[in-house]
Amino acid sequence: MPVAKPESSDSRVIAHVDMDCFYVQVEQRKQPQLRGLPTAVVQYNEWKGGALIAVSYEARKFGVKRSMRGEEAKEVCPQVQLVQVPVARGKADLSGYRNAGSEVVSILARRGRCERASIDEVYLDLTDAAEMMLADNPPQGMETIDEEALKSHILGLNNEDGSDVKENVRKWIHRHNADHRDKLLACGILIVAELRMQVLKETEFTCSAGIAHNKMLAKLASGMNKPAQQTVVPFSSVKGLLDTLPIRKMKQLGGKLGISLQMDMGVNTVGDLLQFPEEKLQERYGINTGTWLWNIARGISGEEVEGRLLPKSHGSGKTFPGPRALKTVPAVQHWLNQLCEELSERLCSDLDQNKRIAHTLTLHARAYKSSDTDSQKKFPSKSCPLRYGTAKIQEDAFNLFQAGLREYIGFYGGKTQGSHCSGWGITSLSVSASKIVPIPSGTCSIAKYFQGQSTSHFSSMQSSDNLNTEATLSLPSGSECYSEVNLSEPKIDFPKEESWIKDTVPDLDLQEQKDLSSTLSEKTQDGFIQEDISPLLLSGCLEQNRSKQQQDLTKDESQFKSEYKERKGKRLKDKGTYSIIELFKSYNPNPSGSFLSHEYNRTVGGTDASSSSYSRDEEEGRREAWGYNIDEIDSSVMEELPTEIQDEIKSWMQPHKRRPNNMVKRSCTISHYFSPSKKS
Ligand code: DCP
Repeated sequence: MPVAKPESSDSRVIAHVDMDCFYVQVEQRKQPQLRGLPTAVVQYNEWKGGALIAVSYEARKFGVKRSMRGEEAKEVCPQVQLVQVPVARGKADLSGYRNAGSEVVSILARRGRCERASIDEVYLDLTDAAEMMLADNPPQGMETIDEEALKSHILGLNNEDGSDVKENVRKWIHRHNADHRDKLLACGILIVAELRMQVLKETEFTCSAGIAHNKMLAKLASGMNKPAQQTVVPFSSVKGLLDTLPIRKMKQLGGKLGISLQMDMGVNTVGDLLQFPEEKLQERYGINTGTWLWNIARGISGEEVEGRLLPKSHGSGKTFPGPRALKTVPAVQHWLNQLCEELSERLCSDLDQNKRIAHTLTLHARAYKSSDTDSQKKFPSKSCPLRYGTAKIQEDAFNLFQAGLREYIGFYGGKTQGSHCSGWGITSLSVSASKIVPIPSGTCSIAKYFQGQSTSHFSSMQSSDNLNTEATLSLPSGSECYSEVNLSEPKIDFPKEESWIKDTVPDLDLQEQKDLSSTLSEKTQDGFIQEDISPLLLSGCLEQNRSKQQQDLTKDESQFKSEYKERKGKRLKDKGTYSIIELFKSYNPNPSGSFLSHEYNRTVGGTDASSSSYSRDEEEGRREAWGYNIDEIDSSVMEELPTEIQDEIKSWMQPHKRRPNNMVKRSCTISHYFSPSKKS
């Protein structure tokens, strides 16, 4: 299959910026007396001094490595300063590092499209800025070139003749006869040097960068000269770079694919791939991977820098190695509650700061069976629609765990309840929230409107959520990531009811993997395959929850009402999402609990949980449940809503124009719209 070389990619200016020994720098900023000293950050786990997760360049000179434990590090470098990762809820608290990463991103994003790739890595598309510089103030004509830019490493630039390296760089930047691509890269050199200096000035952090014509080459280059340096890959140097580059150094070839290339095809360097026609690679590895391999051998990558400053998911996890494995359901529940509490906090702050909501909650675990005949069997990851509120997330995550456990041990294979050891152990647990999208404009105003009228809307929202969960017998899941802020084009999908349960594979990005790995002590890429939740497996959990929820109803509603009154009394500035955020944040029913409105009870008590038609009386009932005066709905707000919902509201306003047979698609009801548990 012939592949067209992406025409424009050669003249893009892409930078990959990577912070140097990031966690160490964050700790050194907090404790300036550590600056310049060999320092390492250790994981929260005191065994043998804790595992090192970040090592300063001073400590690296003494042979201190990330794979070591604190005690080993002390052996090779007695003066090494070990700083423990901050701890909250009995586990590593990475919020300080995340926030520090955000500080850097906000600076780097000033000159072009910026993609936050992990907690400490960013891609920048500086093509427009470079073109502009070339047009207005080309480097070739500049009298002086910034010192930092002169320290750049330009691949292919011959520095071996003893000539002044900086002078060579200056000449390269000043070349008048350079081709357009090199002139653009020269602009990139200046822009990135300036951005890096700005980061240092504003945050006190150093970073390194790679500057090239695509993401793949920029990423390769950024790690070549660390710390606090930048490396440039001119087009003419690409072949030389790849010819000798061990394939395992390529981001995607560190795993099984890389091993297969080495073992089965005798490919040791990226350049070795050049000998294979594209068809041969496709035959062996499939069309897409084959083409991708053919392209990378030639340094071709059309991958765009996505405008993405925020995480695509949020995650919270913890490992329980060796004797710390969790062996009882209550022990698992205890830790799940901690993880969910952290996740919920981050979801609320994302909602608060970025006006985004997550749609999917996922539970991952690693487990073993003491009498294991099938050691390959993995604990199945489970996911379900995400409901906001710490208690709901805790409840849903626990249900997901139980579903996973039953599947893992076999339906009749063991005891999943109770506090006694049942022949299994959990060695890692994590919860994540994904499918995060901006709240559509208009939601805020409607939410405000509903909130201002009555509390019952909230119970309707919740009940609708439950309704969907019940109707499809799915349960919740969750994690952390970086996603595009695009408030103008919200993506709101309205799933068909029958497709509510989704077989999803979580899109854990590097950031999330790093985050999870630091709490799980190792970077893991596998074990995240999710599977459907079998209704049979879940039905027990659901029954259990229903009766508990019913018991807690009165308590929940009065608790909520008093909280609501209190907030109203304080005259919160409930403008836009602010009000809905406050509501999510402060409403925290007891751990078992969800609100149960009459709508919920009707559904649960009814015979057909998936029924989507309402009688006229029922519809009147729903109007009451929402507790608002239809005449007061602002028509401008109406226009912001999806057409299905507009239709629904219009049918209430004009009863004679109701849908035939009063049919209302449940997945398109207003309550569903506000529920964060829609499948996207
Ligand atoms: N991290 C972690 N667990 C890992 C790997 C990394 O917790 N297994 C954390 C600590 C690191 C941060 O992520 O400081 C960034 O990881 P990098 O791989 O980018 O490494 P550093 O920034 O520490 O060093 P370098 O300068 O080599 O990039």
